Amino acid sequence: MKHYLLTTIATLLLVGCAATENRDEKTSNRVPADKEATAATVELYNYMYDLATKGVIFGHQDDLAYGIGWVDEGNYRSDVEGVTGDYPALFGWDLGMLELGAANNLDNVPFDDMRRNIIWADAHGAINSFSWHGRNPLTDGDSWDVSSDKVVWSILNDEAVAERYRLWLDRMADFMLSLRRADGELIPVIFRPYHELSGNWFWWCASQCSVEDYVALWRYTIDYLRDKGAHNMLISYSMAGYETIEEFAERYPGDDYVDIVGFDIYHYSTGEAYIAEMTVRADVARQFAEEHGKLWAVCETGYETIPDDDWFTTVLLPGIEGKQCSHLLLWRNAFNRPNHFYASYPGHSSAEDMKNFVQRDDVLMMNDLQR
Ligand code: BMA
Repeated sequence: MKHYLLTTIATLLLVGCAATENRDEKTSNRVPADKEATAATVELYNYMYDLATKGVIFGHQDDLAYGIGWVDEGNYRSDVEGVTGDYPALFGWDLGMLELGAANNLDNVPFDDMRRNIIWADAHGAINSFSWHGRNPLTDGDSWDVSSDKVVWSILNDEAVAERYRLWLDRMADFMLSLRRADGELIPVIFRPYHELSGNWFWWCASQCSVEDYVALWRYTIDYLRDKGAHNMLISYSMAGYETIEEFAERYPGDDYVDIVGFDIYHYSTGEAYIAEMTVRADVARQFAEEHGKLWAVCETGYETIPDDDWFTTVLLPGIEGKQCSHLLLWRNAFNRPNHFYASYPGHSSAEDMKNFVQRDDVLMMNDLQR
């Protein structure tokens, strides 16, 4: 693995010094939110700053786990690679059900396979990012169970729920600590918990808890994982809808608890509406990121079934171009849910356009990230 050795050495020498605000510098010396972050995590963080000046990192959820008409057989198949000849530079995964000690996640991805794919992706220079569609610790329902608006409060105030939650976090920490390179070093990852908080469809959303409780849950969770030794995490805070920087800031858990800010955005109506919404959200996220010394990203996006053959170059691209967006993540290509896919696949009418999109110099794929 060609690590960015020079960056590493420079970074290690400079850690502790004041972080520069100059993103144009070749070698940045940023310190992640976790002051005890591992050297590889500091490296990754700085590498991502360097990359943000070059282009947007292209990501896909569950890319190696399954695709249209196939399920992982250990052979690193990928719909994105099938179309473009290169893999995403960022692989999204979901930890939902890990908290229960289940063998497979909520979308049937075996955690052992996920780990193998993560190790492979890291060894090939790519970045791994986790969302967490965790269960509801109060009702035993799923993430979408909003029958009670006392869930977050209960984790913080009801000892029985808190105890269960700590057990969940123990399992999360065990998994984070099991992600290791061949030499035993922890693999640095992005962790993006409690996402789309400005919505009303998850038990942690704004409709379900106070500002104080949301922030407290976030900090409790991150502190707990760090205390267990998971110093290999860059933390990502992703909103759903918003219009102003005040809305964006309202539930922000603080600079010591976040490395990347951004939002999830899907194309539901017209291309014009998506671009307009993207522009508003991106401008706010970028401004907030600059003010707080963070990266900004499109944490989830896509147009389900991609009914527009030129969507990648005529809708997605104009929305993010030239804004120093760190990364974007297309949502998953479900193998068992017809019409639930967001990346193109071989034979799909948008394949040529996705290929043209990823071949741009300012769109970064796995081959562009030889760490
Ligand atoms: C949603 C859908 C669900 C899935 C969940 C977690 O957006 O894709 O089918 O279970 O994400 O991955």
